[in-house]
Amino acid sequence: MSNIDALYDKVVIKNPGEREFHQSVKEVLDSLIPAMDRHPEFKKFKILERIVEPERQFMFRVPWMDDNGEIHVNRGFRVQFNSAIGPYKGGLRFHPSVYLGIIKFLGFEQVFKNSLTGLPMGGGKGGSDFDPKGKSDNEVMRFCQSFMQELYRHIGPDTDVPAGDIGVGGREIGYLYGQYRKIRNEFTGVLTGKGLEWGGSLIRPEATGYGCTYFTQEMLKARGTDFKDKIITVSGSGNVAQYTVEKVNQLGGKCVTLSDSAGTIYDPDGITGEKFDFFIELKQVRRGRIKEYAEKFNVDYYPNKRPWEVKCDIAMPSATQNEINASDAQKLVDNGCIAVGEGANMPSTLEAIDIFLEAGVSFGPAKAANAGGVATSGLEMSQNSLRLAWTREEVDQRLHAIMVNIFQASRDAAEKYGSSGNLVVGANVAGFLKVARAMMAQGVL
Ligand code: NDP
Ligand code: 2IT
Repeated sequence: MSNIDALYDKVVIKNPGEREFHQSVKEVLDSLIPAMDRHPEFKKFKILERIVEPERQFMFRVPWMDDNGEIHVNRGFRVQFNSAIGPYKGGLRFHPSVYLGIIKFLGFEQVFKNSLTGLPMGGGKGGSDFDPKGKSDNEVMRFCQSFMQELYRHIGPDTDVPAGDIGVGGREIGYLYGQYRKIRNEFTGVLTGKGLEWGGSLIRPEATGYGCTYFTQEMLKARGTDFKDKIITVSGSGNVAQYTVEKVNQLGGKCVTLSDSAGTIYDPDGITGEKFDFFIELKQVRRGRIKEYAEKFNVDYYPNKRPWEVKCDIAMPSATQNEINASDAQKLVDNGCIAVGEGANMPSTLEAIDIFLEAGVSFGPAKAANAGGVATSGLEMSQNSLRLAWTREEVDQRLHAIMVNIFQASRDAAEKYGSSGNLVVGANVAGFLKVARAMMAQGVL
């Protein structure tokens, strides 16, 4: 058995039941075999053994009172995975499925993703099994205040800087920030995704979707093509899906699907113009379900289905982990899909990734393709430190340049380490090397 297989087995035994974490570790470790062969010093200093173990993790009680005066108890998490290249950085996810294994997979991914951005950010992630769906604004506020009442002691602008993820958007960041400011009596850049009037950055709301589209554009360019007149299937209907559709529309592609956990809408004419405006208002203002789009515009709705049966040129999964399994991937390939840009974190299973790579699909793995969100969070941190705000154009240009850089770094690393065209290997190796060198330089910690 190779060292890498033995380490993976150890991770499984030491972290029982954490399936998503095992999956993300397996993907990374398998990609790093050629890099480890060329860098015996990393083996000697047990870099891999150290990198799979979070530096620190917190789990805490979050009690809150609903509008009827009933008390509920949720569980809060923050995993501080790696700070070798900067303060811990990564989002907070509020979703009933959240448990330690999900937060650890997300935190582990974040280490390499943040390294790829070229900005000084370590990796971390947090969240809760709280479900914001169907809660009043006041209930969400009380929950966020209680969550921050514990989290505040573990974070800080030079220590750990949380942001949004599933179930955490501008509203939640506002309540969390207010509570932090009150407890600490400090106005600092301790969270990103803030409102524009109180330290937020232009383009941060758009950044993950725009960034994923820019990354996919680079993959298409490498194949000698572009978004023009392409059919794109998008899953999800939240932050990432919304701004993916907006940017794809601007680049001349046609997005034909959106989804949520209840089903998929299919609009063969494209989610554009007045229909796009309705979609944004439905999700951002009314917090409604995507089914209403189908009712309003009289298009197909497939209950309990994901979009992958719909024929497309490009798939942009933007909902959640493991939303593309092997049979979905095969269907996409059989239907002629040429590119996959992962907006969500780990949306494709390991088997699905193999099918895409085998079939020659241009596959943009999450930690590279969706890094635009955290990259722009990094730009928000820079602006907070400078006490200045950049224009929309300036932030967008920087985001675009970062995404092009990530594509090139991943492509070049894949080639250098003997897996030409495999951006999974390229992104993992490129993200890893910087963190590994920093860990070596800073001694055995
Ligand atoms: P939102 O909460 O804004 O939207 C999430 C969307 O995904 C909703 O449409 C939701 O449907 C759907 N969804 C969530 N969980 C499931 C599930 N278990 N099954 C089916 N559908 C589901 O989150 P974001 O758009 O911010 O995040 C989407 C993905 O992108 C996540 O994987 C996140 O980790 C990743 N990401 C987000 C970044 C960001 O900056 N926000 C940055 C990088 C990655 P429903 O309403 O029914 O729950
Ligand atoms: O998965 C992610 O990269 C995010 N949810 C964004 C993290 C951040 O700190 O902006």
